[in-house]
Amino acid sequence: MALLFRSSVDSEARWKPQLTRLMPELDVRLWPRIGDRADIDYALVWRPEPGLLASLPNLKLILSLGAGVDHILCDPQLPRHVPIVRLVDPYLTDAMSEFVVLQVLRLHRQDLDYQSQQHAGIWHELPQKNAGECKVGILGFGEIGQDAGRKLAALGFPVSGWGRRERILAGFPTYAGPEGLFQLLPRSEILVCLLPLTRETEGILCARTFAALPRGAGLVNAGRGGHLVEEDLIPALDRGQLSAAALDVFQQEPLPPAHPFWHHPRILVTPHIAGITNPTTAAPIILDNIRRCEEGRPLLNQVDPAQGY
Ligand code: NDP
Ligand code: OXD
Repeated sequence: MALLFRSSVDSEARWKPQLTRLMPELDVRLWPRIGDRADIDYALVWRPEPGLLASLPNLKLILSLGAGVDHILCDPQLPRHVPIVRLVDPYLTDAMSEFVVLQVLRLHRQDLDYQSQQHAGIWHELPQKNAGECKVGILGFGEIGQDAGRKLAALGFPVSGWGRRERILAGFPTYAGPEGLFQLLPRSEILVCLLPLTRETEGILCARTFAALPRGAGLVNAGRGGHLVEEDLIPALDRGQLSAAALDVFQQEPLPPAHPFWHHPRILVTPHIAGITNPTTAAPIILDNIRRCEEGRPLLNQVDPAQGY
């Protein structure tokens, strides 16, 4: 049983020992030295080269190294008959929620203003609100969105969520579909994007969306760079429609050195680290799906390519 490991960001040295410790019979082949392509049963990937998966004639299952699968579905030669599973790992979910809580608190507690006051040696008290007075709207109320929502709610933030389908969740007002979006936005003093990148969600963080938020709202984007229409952000910040943005993901990664986001005083930039996949916790989850596939049992977290997530 052979598995191709291909990641454009992660090192094989972190993964191979974890995988083979738990499944010694697994023959892990590291791109590009993969031997006979006909041997490969499984592909564990992050942003594989277009056409790579199509070149594996006996591929049984594609496993994403992350929660998102846009990096797989964007391959125009993707073999459509091969099932795809994404990673749902409580460790990754916790990491994402930590990031969201951190950024929401930074925006809520005016961290950028106090940082610039410190740099200028200014001792000045700004008006303060409690969490209970700051409504948070979460776009993408799935595994990660709901966990982040629960943790923000525990701090006192009134949290609402938005998804594709209507759902009832105790303790959280939820909204769905395009109409629901424009009901949620005016109720979001901080808007958090935890959506998958699909045809429907691409460009969702745009001037029209910002205009529907309360004036001075904060933005956190930890979904994908493609959610944000980048040229709409700085005008919204400069006009005061948005007060600040914390961005972990970008249209182009790494963010080019000359990009205006690096030095804008109201933008916080992190290098796509909100949730980094941890081989120790993820390997057993990945191998569980391989075992399920071998035994003909239902896969966990299978993606619907037609929906894009
Ligand atoms: P889930 O599939 O569990 O949740 C996705 C949510 O998005 C669901 O609530 C879904 O709605 C909603 N959604 C999808 N399409 C639409 C749409 N067209 N309109 C409205 N809502 C929509 O995914 P996860 O929570 O596990 O992950 C979310 C994303 O987070 C990933 O796809 C990835 O892009 C990003 N991520 C980023 C990381 C980082 O380091 N920055 C790390 C990990 C993930 P419904 O509930 O109705 O299905
Ligand atoms: C993911 C990511 O999707 O790290 O897991 O972006």
